Formats: sequence, structure tokens, C-alpha cells
Amino acid sequence: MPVLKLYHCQNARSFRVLWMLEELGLPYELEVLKFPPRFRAEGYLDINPLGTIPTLIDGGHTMTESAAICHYLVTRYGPSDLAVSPEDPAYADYLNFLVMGEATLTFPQTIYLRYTRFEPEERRLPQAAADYAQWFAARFKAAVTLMGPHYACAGRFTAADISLGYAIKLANFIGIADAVPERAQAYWACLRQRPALQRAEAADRKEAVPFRP
Ligand SMILES: N[C@@H](CCC(=O)N[C@@H](CS)C(=O)NCC(=O)O)C(=O)O
Repeated sequence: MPVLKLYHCQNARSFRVLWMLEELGLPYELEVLKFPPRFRAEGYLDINPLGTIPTLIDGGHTMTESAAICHYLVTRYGPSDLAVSPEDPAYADYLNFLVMGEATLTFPQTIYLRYTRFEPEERRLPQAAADYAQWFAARFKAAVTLMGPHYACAGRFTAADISLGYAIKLANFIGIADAVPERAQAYWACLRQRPALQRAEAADRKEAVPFRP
């Protein structure tokens, strides 16, 4: 098996992949970059033309979508209970929550971040930021009504929980914890007990190192 290589920035979506690698106990190489690597890591665009984080290299394969990478790892290097198979009645919910964590619950947070922090002062848009924080809150309020009592679906921990869990982690990190429903914060508190998540958090805190292509 080729060594899996993950390009990561602290608190970025690559955390999902780090967490999954730790859950699966797979050996991996971690390259921690300064954010945003598009500007701060010379040569990174040659590896990932989108310039985004994560990038996972698995032999000749390059992947850049955090939710897809989680599903890839668990199915490619499984079998593992962390995936839900197409024969399982929870398969539809599993895929739905896996994608929802990124497309519905993380994307609006990036609009919020952009217009509160990343843009220069004169381009910041407090109204757009507030609207997207509200949008995130409304979507999450509805999403929790679809989730199972302890986990998103299937009655067990799966890659979908990693996808959703990161959306909560990010909201707490960027200061919009109030937009996360109470029930989802309780769910996140339970997920945080997982040793693999704690190992991923320890790896996440590693100091950013200079980029070596
Ligand atoms: N849908 C992608 C989004 C990747 C993404 O936008 N990552 C952010 C970090 S969390 C990034 O690289 N932003 C910096 C940039 O766009 O230059 C995923 O789930 O991995």
C-alpha cells in the first residue's frame, strides 16, 4: 500500500480526513501548511490546482474533496463499519448526511468567514456575513430533526458523523457556536470523546511547517 499523504492546515476541512485516517488506523504522512496554501505554500498549485485544503495523495490518485475522501478511505481500505453499504437501509441517509456536512453546513460558514475575516477591511460585508450565519443556523435546525438520537444515521458512528462533526467544530472555532442547535452541540460533545478524534486534534495542533513540494 502506498503511503497516504495529507496536506493539511489547522482547523481546515482536512481535519475530516485526519480524523478518518485516525479512526481507520491507517499510516499516513502529514504535511501541515500555512493558510491559505494557495498564496503561502510555493508549489502547492502544482499538487492541487484548486489551491484548496485538503489534498490527499494515494499513489497516483489525488483527491481534494473532504467528504469524498472520507468515503474513499473507508471503502477503499475497509471493510469498516464507518461506511454504510448500498444494501443497508440507511445508505441513502448516510450519503445525504455525508454530503450535507460539507455542502449545506460548511459552505455557508466560508461565506461568513470571508466577509468577516479574510477580505480586507474595506471589502467586508457584515450583512452578508450575518445572513449566512443565519442561513447556517436555519439549515442546521432543520437537519437535526432528520438525525438519529446518537449518530446521524444507521444507529452507529460513520463517515457522515465526521462530515457533520467538522461543521460543528468549525462553527465553534469561528465564533458562531450559537448558530448550532443545542442538540447538535450535545452530539459534538459525545463525538469528542472518541480517541481517534482526540489524536486528530493533537495532530491538528502541530505547528505549521515550511512547505516542501
Ligand atoms: N469542498 C471542499 C472545500 C475545500 C476548501 O475550500 N478548503 C478551504 C479550507 S477549509 C480552503 O482551502 N480555502 C482556501 C482557499 O480557497 O484558497 C472540501 O470539502 O474539501
